[in-house]
Amino acid sequence: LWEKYGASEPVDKDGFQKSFIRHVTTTLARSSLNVDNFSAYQATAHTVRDRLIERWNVTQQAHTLKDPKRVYYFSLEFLLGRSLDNALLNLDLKEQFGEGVKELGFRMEDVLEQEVDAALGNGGLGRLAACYMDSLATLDYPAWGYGLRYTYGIFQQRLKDGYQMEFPDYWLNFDNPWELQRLDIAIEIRFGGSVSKYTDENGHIRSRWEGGDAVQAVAYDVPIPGYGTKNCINIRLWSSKPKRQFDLSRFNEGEYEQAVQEQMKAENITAVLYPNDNHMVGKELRLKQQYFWVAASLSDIIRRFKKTERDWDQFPEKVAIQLNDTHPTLAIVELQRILVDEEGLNWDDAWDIVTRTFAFTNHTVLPEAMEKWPVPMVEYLLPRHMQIIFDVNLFFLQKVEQQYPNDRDVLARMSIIEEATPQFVRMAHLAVVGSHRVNGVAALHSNLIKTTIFKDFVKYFGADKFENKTNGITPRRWLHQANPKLSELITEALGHKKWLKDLNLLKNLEQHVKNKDFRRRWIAVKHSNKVRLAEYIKSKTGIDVNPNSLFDVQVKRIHEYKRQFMNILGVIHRYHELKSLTPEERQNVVPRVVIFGGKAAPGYYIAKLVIKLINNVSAVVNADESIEDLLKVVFIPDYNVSLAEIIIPASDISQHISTAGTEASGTSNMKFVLNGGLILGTVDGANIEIHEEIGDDNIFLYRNVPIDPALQSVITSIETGNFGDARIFSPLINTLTFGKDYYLISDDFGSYLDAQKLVDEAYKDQDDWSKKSILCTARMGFFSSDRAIREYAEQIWEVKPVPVQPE
Ligand code: 26Q
Repeated sequence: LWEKYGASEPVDKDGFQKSFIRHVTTTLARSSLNVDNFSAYQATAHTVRDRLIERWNVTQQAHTLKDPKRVYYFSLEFLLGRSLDNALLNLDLKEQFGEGVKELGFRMEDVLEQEVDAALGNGGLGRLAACYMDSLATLDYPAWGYGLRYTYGIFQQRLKDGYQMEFPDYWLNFDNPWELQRLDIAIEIRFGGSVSKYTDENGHIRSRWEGGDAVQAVAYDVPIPGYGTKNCINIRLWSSKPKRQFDLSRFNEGEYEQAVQEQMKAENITAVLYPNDNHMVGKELRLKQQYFWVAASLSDIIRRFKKTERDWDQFPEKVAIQLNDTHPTLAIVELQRILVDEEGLNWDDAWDIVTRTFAFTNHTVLPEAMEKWPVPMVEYLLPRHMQIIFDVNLFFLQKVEQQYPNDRDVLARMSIIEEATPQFVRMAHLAVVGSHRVNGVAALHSNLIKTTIFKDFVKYFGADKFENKTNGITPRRWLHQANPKLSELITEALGHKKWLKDLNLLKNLEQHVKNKDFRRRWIAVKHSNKVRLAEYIKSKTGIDVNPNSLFDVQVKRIHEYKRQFMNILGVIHRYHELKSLTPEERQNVVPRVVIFGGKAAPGYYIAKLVIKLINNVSAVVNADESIEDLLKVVFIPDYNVSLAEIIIPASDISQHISTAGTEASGTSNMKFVLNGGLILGTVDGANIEIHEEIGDDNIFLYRNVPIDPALQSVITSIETGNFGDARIFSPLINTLTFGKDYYLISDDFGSYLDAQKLVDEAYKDQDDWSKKSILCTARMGFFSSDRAIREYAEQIWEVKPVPVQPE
């Protein structure tokens, strides 16, 4: 019967329509007269979901049979964005299903627009995890992601009077076709309680963690299809629920209501994503999230491992766990606890298994982003884990002391415990000590961590433990999906689609640079993407922008180190200059549209003030008829993955102007260049490697030079009240003048303006610009996340592809 009825449905146009109608009728319970765009989206999504589930089943079955070493990517953030278009493209169903949708009376663009973003991440780190899942699936790796299923994703941003307002992102309001609920997979997670000692049958003293409160972790699986393969991997997201059974004594004591209230708190754990990017908040609930997540994930992994009845010492040969930043560091402690307390291994054997299992990626050197937790808080929530951390530290420092006798300073510097009042646990130190590999995310960053925050550890463990894995992005979403016209032009020029799986093949575009017609078509694609963005800007902000202008874009989280402030100061300077030009001089000006987008953490006062300044400048400049189309300033609200897919392909120049040494990598820089946009940037993060790949002529990098007088007149202008009430901006201005100017805006302003002049000059020669643009795209092969994932797989995880056999 399974053979007779279990075959998958056909994926042609007719098969699609049949399934669409069945889903409208049964899944949505609607009639043919009652199908709006949203219902059409749901029916289409469910049709695709069915196909995904088939692949998911086949893949997981193949992996179970083969039992290869698997890799588990632990990330508190997966910033997936929308799934429908991506799944249609990766499954190569877009054409057939597109026709099917059209015949049913809908436009595919409208249908795709209905989907809400899965925004379970803040920015770079979360989107990197999503790109890596796409590459893991595409390259046939037996991989799973583990994360949390937040009820509320990153907040929605709206503007009121130029200020950021936050609104909850209740993304599960309607059904989510991209997840499979697994009510059968529910794991109890304990908090609090106490530790008791006992003597086991061999006379060894052991510890037992008892009491406390327990909640349940319920699994939700999100299938991730690879491109051009049957492989479909899984992201397992945990949701917190009350235990099914609760404290009966409470009932007996007549405290029913209170008992129910207690249980309801369980749901708080996975209620909300913390909206801080590159900033540590020491909230107890955040620590609970971290433990809840790693404990559930490890229990799941161990259950899978135990089915094969292997010895524990083979665990690292079957399991590789990658820690996406320090957020999952407690997994190291939890595995040690399970091995020692529950499985009865001795400490050293257990620790050897632990360190061979984990590897750790660092994403920042900013001091305010370094995770550290107060010892009393850890002790109260996780008493046994705190003991284990102290023991790990003790044994570690004993070995350090053997290597450096009588050096108390080195012990204090390297200790996992910061000796303050109260004491703190330094998660980065714990992650380094508990992993066999540590990596940074771009060449400069990886060198920087070796010479700064982990300097002592490099000396102690040896340099081989520390590696670089330059970040990458998936060309499927960030070119093929976001920029279909450019993708088509590239495919036509190269004569194949293989570049989507082997991005180095883009090199062959270089030979088309000399083809005038190709250059013309290349520019025409960029232009049509700019028209698309101009329409979006008009519809959301009411601002008219001319697509013939130079589109200058800075979209990313708002943070002082990223220096959106410097950008807007530069815009004010440009505005002043424009106003002083004679009519003849104006003829020579390149019209510019300066586009900003990005969210500020809700508690980040200065970042929010930057948004307000941008909006005030925008209001003044756009209303000034005397400068016509020569300058427009736009802040696009609610920047997210779906918006990035519209903005990035429309950019002529984008800004990546972090203070040197602060942006670990940046990944949007790669997306812009891949789409034929040039970049204006500092010598920082992955900008350096992008420069190496694409060459001097195709990037505008600038270096620090001493303070510039132009900056003073811009500041004076704000202080005079030219951009609204000057008083509200004084805290922002103070960061430059009274403070330490920590992010060096004053030092860099002059050279920044010089670089902007070069951009204007270069843009005047449109034909030459088109050559630069083509070369940018052609030389971006290295920055595919496929390359990055292969490096991780071969050099850190030692996992091999497991191709799923075609049916
Ligand atoms: C930590 C503790 C408590 C609450 C929040 C956090 C937290 C949350 C998110 C700390 C950091 C983040 C996010 C960091 C991040 O996105 N880093 C970026 O990672 C990218 C991918 O490697 C890099 O390209 C960027 O340069 C880096 O800023």
